[in-house]
Amino acid sequence: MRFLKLNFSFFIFLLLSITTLKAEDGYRLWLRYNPIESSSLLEDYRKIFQSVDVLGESSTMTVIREELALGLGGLLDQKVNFSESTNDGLLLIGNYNQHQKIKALLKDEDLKVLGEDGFIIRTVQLNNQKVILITGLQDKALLYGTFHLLKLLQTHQDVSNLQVKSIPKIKVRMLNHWDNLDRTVERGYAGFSIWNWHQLPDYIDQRYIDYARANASIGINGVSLTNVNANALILRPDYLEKVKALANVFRAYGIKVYLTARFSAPIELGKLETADPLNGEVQNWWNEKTKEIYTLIPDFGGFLVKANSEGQPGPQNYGRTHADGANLLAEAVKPFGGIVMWRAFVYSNEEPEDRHKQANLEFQPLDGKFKSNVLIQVKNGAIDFQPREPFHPLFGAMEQTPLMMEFQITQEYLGQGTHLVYLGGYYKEVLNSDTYQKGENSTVAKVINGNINDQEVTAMAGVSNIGTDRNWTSHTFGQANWYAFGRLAWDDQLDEEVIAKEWLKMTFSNNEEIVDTMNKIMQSSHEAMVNYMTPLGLHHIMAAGHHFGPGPWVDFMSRADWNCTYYHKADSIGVGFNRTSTGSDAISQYHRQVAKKFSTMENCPEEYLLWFHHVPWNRKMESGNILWDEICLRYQSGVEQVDGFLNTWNKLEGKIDKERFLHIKSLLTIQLKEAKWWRDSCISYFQTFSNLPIPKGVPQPEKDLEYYKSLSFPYAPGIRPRW
Ligand code: GCW
Repeated sequence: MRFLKLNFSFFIFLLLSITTLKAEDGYRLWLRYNPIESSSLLEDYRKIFQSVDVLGESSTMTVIREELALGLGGLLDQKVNFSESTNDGLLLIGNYNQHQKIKALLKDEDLKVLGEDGFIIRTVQLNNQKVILITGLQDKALLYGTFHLLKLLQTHQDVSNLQVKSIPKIKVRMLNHWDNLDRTVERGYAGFSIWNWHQLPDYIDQRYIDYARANASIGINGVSLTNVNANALILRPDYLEKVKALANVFRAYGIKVYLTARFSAPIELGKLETADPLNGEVQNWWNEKTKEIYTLIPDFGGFLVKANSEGQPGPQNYGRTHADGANLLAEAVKPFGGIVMWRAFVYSNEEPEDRHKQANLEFQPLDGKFKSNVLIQVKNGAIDFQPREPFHPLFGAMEQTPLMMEFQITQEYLGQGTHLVYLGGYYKEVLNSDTYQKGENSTVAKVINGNINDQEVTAMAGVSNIGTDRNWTSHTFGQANWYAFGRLAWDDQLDEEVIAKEWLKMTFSNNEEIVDTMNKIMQSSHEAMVNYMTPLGLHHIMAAGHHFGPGPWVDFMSRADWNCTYYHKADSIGVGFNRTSTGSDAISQYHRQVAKKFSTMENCPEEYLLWFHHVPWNRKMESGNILWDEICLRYQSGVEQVDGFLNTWNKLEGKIDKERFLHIKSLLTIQLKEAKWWRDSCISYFQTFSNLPIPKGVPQPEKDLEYYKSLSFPYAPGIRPRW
């Protein structure tokens, strides 16, 4: 018996060590909740959280208790004492509207501006005891507050006297999945779709729950489940049952489900002859379909639509406008409080106009014609999620229509699943750009958060980088971009470095040296990538189709604006797209203050120079170098930066867990190899135009141009499937 007992405990020990070893595979994201290592801090925290009183019953309150059991229990390395009595909670959580005990602790004014999601965390006196109170007006706000408190502990903050009030600046903070029903993910680099449509609705994967926890922890409250290149099947009754099952999981976490609506669904599913938005039968079909959805999912968020873009059907097929199309769906969801997010990512091959201008040309004249529950979803820039883009001119051009942001979290053009590129700073760069819509300081952030034009709904979307990979995002640092997106959707004023450090502390360690080392890499990673891919405003010079790797020579695609030569326009004189009044005049779509800055080579910030100007190879740059030399040197500095990242990373050996250390080291090694590939192939290619020697300090390309052109990647992940 004794032997058995011993063996049993040994077995448990073994199991535990295996699970702890395995535990650092990245699955737990930033919600690791490992025990606090500093014993004095642990003691302090244990004293403060002797007991926890969570008031009220609802699915969200249950989730709060579960998260505290996991989080507080893990961090304090002890079982959480959920007090039975309502008097002895040292952490007290409850809805302000529902509990007299909480009402008595605060004034109504304190709660006034909180809205649905805002929360208060405050140290108060209750029965002569210091108590930490978390409250808000809805249960989901308490969940946000709970995650906030757990974050304070995870990042070792002093919690002895808390005065926190946090209110999101944006109402709808959502992820857009580009997930197909066959589980491939368009522009996804982390495996397959996490939605197992075949096993839904019966099988609920633990991943759905952990996904919801992660999202709720950063304030994400909406999920569009399916690709914008939409499949009408998702609206079929059996698929709607599957959607309902997911919605049922997400509800307790404050997350609403949205679907992409294929504009031709009335034909494909409803067997109608047309999808004309002004046709009565079509309107009726959408109204009935929407009713059906709301019967299954009463809190359904609404529709996201890509129409008349890249082959997707839309109202223009029937001679109608985007407003006609959007309003058709807006009418259908309106009685249920739903919204329509209509994408502005439109361009057409038949249209000879610079692609940069097409969204403004189609949408600006429709300003004021959309129903109030329509938002126009605008990508951060006018071309397409490039390593760096100036902000989209539409942000400054629509005064009567709510605009929402679409960022890309998945790194389609930014090194995909293998490059370490932290996007917090890039998102901020766009949000802080001044549109001058209503005079100086009309930043993009203020346009989308409703500060500039009064609007009811505000929203921000991020195209998800999540897949079935054990660590969710392929590159562990891809998690940081998911995290940063959520944090900035909550508060666009947050500093990218603060966000990065929060994430690092929770994901890796609170050790200052480790955090500083990794943070330095993160903060310069975006600029490094711009340098080794598209310096000085070059853009869309990626290989065709999969967009993996360089392809500035691509000139064979069926559509002019799918060719790289369309974007860089290199010739014997220079390189770059002239978008001034002597060229496509795209600059005139910006407010004149902005246009003034971009329109001359002298005033244009160098990071956008080749975006807006065709610049002679021998033009003197700020550094004193001629353009050609500067391009080469930028490519080289990008490579050197990545080399530096790898060296710095190597210093972390033995300081963090081996599994993630090696994983990231290998990926940085690939990144270095690919940065050199970018440098060598782009320099070789552009040299055929500049006819100038490669400057000192930049090595000769390893292979000849023909070699780089010959590379092909037929099975690169994330390629756009046929739809
Ligand atoms: O960037 C392009 C992508 C397409 C994508 C499209 C869009 C979903 O290459 O794969 O399709 O943008 O945003 O609609």
